[in-house]
Amino acid sequence: MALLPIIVAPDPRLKLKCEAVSEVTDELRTLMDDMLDTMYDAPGIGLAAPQVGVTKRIIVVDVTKNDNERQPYQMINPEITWSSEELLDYEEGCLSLPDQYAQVTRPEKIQLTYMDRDGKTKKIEANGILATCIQHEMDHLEGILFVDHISKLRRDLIIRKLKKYKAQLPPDRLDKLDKVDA
Ligand code: GNR
Ligand code: NI
Repeated sequence: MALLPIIVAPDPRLKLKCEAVSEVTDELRTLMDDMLDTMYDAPGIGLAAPQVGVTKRIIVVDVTKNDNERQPYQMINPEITWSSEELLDYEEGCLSLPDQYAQVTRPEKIQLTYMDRDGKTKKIEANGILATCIQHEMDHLEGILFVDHISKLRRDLIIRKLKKYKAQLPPDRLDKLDKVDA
């Protein structure tokens, strides 16, 4: 069990396009386990590798509310193969944009493929909050944040608040964020 520091926006490392994983190694399995620990601790319902400074196409998701009935997903190289015409509005937050929220509209249902921790290809369909969360995480792999889906006015307001928030963080906390292995 290890908790990883989560990068807070604005940060150039959250804007990078992540690279596909060619082989699942023990190191990556440990990373994915640490990402789930970090996500549950936060707490959050998803986490993407670039948020912990790793520029690889890896996400973890668990949208269940009850700790006893966890349904964690660890996805490598996720790809959306189909999205519904029907859309869903959801009030989104992001662990890299602490205390900031905005309504984002996305396809309500998606089909996707990904590689699991054993290197096996999986195909699933997701809807509702699970579909929203997976799309939010996959955006991170392209360097896209939920604020990139809202008006410039709202985005600039949120970024301004985050700059203030970061400016008042204790120096040791910022040091840790600067040193995460990107
Ligand atoms: O914890 C999170 N909650 C959330 C709520 C609505 C839509 C997306 C999310 S994902 C977010 C965790 C996070 O930042 N993942 O990248
Ligand atoms: Ni996020």
